[in-house]
Amino acid sequence: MTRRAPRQGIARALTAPLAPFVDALPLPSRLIATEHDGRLTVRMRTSEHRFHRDLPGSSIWGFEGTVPGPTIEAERGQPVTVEWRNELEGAFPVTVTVAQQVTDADRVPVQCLPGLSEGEPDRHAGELAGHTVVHLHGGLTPASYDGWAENLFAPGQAAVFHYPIDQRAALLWYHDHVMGITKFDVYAGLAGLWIVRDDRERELGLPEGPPFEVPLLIQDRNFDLDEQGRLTGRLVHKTDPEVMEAFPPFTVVNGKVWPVLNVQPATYRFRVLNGSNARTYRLVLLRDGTPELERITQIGTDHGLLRSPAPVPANGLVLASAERADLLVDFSDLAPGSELTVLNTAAAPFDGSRFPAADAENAADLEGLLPYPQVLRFRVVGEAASRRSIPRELATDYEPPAAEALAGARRRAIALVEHELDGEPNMLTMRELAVAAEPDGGQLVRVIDGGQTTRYRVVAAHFEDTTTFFPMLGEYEVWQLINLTGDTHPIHLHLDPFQIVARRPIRYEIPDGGIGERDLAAAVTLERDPNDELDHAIDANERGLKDTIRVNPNEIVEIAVRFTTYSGRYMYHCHILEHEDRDMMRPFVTMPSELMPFMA
Ligand SMILES: [Cu+2]
Repeated sequence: MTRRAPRQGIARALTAPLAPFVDALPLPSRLIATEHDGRLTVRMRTSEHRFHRDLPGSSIWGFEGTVPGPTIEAERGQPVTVEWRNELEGAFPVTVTVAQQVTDADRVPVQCLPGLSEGEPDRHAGELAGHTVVHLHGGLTPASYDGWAENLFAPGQAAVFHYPIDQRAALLWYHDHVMGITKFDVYAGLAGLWIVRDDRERELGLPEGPPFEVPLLIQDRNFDLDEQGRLTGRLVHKTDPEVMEAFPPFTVVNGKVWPVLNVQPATYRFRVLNGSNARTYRLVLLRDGTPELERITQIGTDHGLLRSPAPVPANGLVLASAERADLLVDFSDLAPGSELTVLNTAAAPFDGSRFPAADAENAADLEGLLPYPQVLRFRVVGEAASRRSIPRELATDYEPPAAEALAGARRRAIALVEHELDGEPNMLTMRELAVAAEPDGGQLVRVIDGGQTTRYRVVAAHFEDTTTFFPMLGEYEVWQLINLTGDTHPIHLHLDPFQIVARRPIRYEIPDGGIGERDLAAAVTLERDPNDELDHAIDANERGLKDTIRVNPNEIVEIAVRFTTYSGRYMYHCHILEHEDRDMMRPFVTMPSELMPFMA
């Protein structure tokens, strides 16, 4: 959803109704698979959770009744079986609403404010009965256990999923994935972390477990107000008539609003996940108002270690929904009492726009649905100083795909488009494209790259359309993601990881009526739009094994993916949950090559 044009005279900042940095950062409980012979039972339960010292308890749905759920830790090569037991009871614990207006009487965008902003509680959401299905995001998982979004489990039912864990060490996460309502079930609390460990990481001597390895699950949440205007703790998923994604005002880390973590003067390893529905964060670490990003070294991304350590980008660490970062942060030179604060400088909806780290303390932006940039504070305590040197070589088990390997690769093209509808929220859709036979009537997408023009027609536009992607196991493919919208979309592929091979600026024209229910007409030229201010660079920290990649406006991203192990029906989708639930999701079927001759 493209950002609205700036309004005149809008207030710039709000006074926070909750005190920041008063609650200790909670550490999720650990469920270590080897201590249970690889057999785990995890229950989904209705429970009460306190998001802040000064908030009443909130009703939530959580794995083991907690927010986040327990962190499952597994060893590479040692399979884990989880019995996911749906024991949810009672009504859906979140009030879902669309506010009447975009701004309130003081012209403050309602998404920056708690309460329903005169929106009616959504009756259908109120009637949700607790159907779930669990997906292990980043898992190299057989299709039957991947958590297909339509294979639901009702309260009282259970699923036994087998996870081979034949994959490199990485921070994964498990969360609900129900068709159409993932945005509500995850918001209600159904998410937890899953860490895979392996020998390579241990050779490097990286911190493992407390106190020096700390998971950080970052989310945003909003709460209801009572008749006196006091926060009730009741979770609210609020959108407005112009923005279909929820961008709640309160940043929650491991289940607490703006927590504080006491750290020793030492090197810490933070395993960071953006588990928000829609919000992208650009994280900046400050001391006394000055950025100290040089304290942070990124060693891993979605699917584990990078080949070599990467500095944080100059403006801060950008994480879109579902992206992960494995960070080493050096506090070893700091005196007790020192405080460092993590702020978010990314306005919402995120479109890749820059914001200088040096200005982070002024990042509050009501128009950008960012009333409170606060994320987390570190407070240095104790004397023991231990600094870890950071190995120069990290992963040795992968390389960028060679040009020869990609030269003959199957190429696929997907256009990301926003389909405007009268009287209801827009649909974000992914249009799968196929090269059009020469004289072809109907709407075409023309992609002009230098002197070469490729004509495509849309062969699939909605989730239920015919499957058109049948990747062969063991073969590289290049997928081209063409963003024809005004926002950044984090595109996620289930199953194997991929690598980004290109991020290229485009300019495009869509004729009036060019975006139809199924059809698409567009002229896309691989050159920079004169009004485009993004640099379309690939950051060093994106050159690892990824499963979620940001595709910015005016941009084509090319990824190289090779499915290796499991055949079956999987999905790829935007990881903005409000997009995924409103048609920005498509299936693909991985196939052994031997079966291809028998495909009709
Ligand atoms: Cu999206």
